[in-house]
Amino acid sequence: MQEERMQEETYPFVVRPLPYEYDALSPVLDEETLTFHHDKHYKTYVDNLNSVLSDYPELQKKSLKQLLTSIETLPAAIQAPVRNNGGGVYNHELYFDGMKSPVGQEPAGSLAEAINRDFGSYRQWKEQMKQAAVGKFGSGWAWLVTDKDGKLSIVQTANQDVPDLDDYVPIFLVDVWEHAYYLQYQNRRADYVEGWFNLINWRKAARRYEEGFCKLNNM
Ligand code: MN3
Repeated sequence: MQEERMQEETYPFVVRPLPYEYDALSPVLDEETLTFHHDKHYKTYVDNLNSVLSDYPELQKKSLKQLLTSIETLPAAIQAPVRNNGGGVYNHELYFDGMKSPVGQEPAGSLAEAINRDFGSYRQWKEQMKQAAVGKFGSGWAWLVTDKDGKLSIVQTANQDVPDLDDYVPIFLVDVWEHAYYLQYQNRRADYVEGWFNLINWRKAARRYEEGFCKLNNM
């Protein structure tokens, strides 16, 4: 489930299987936590988005990204449901796709260079990313995104909101809704976030960074 594919997909949206086994992220995320998150929470967003769009044939040809970047042009009655459920689909697919089993991988290539350039060092970047994730009040997400100059930023969004997808390409994101970690970590969000750093799929992240730069520059 590459971002490209997600963006081309149209109604009816399908539940994408995880790109790994349900126990692959253990011990950082155990099988029960991941199963509930994927099979219940994420699936509900997919089902709800399809249900919202079922009465609007003219919107069924729009990709997820097209829907999310044109919310204010949609019929008023479905703006909030598309924003919440469409965002829920987009965010969870990127989140699940951006992780891998917690075994040695580190930032490499041009993404590693960009992290050093824009944040000073990996350690400093990690501190800021952690602060954004742990410090997000209530439910939401912390993201690493690139702009068209290849400059990286850390962004927080509330609920299931997405960053401005016309100007930024997401590299990866971390879910800080309680449903992402509560079964295993209860209220210890900081422990979950610390573990999540070991799940980052840096190989995919590097590819997203390079592809994102090209996409934003129409290359
Ligand atoms: Mn979630």
